[in-house]
Amino acid sequence: MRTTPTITAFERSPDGGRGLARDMRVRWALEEVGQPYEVRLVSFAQMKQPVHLARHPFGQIPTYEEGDLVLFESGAIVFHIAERRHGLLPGEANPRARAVAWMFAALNTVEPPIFDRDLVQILERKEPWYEARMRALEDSIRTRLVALSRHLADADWLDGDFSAGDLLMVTVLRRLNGSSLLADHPNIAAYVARGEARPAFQRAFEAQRAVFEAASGG
Ligand code: GTB
Repeated sequence: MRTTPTITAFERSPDGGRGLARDMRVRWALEEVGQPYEVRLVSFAQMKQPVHLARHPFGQIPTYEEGDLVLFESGAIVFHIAERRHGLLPGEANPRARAVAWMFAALNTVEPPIFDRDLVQILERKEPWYEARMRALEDSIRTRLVALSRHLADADWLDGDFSAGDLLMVTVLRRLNGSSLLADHPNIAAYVARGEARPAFQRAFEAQRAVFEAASGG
């Protein structure tokens, strides 16, 4: 019998309930495979305490605990879920390997400039290099989106059926919602909307939003 996994998430997410923190992708993966889960909410201070550092060497969220297993890194957690339950990776070896390649592409090739752009907007706005750095990051993002748009063309998903590769890619690209970077590629914007419309995404989104509402006294 399997134990119910426990994940960690922000006690009070700085994203205002928009589901941009990385627990969202883990929640979504668990919802896609129909796996109930529990959530341990942690404050920024708790994340740096020994109890949490034993779960996550860098003192971050999300983490994942299931029986004797303690995992960190959202990509590794989503991969673990996808490997052990049906619904997020194809059964056949080659399509499965390609879906894993898209997981890495989302996290290694597409996410870095998108994440850095948000970080620079928050932390470096007053710095003399701000404009140049933003231009460089947005150029990198555009380069990635042009290639992604070409690959996606008019397909629904990156490679056949919806997979963990799409799940991660959509969570990465959602950070661009409302920007012209995304609007310039209607097929990618529609792809993100398609991911967000999935019932599993909606359940995950509402669950993390409820945490934010409760923390805000709503
Ligand atoms: N590579 C790791 C993974 O994929 O799991 C990165 C984990 C990570 O960055 N965790 C962040 C964290 O714990 C939360 S998700 N930060 C606290 C710390 O480092 O002390 C990043 C995040 C934070 C906030 C927003 N936001 O407000 O919009 C979005 C994303």
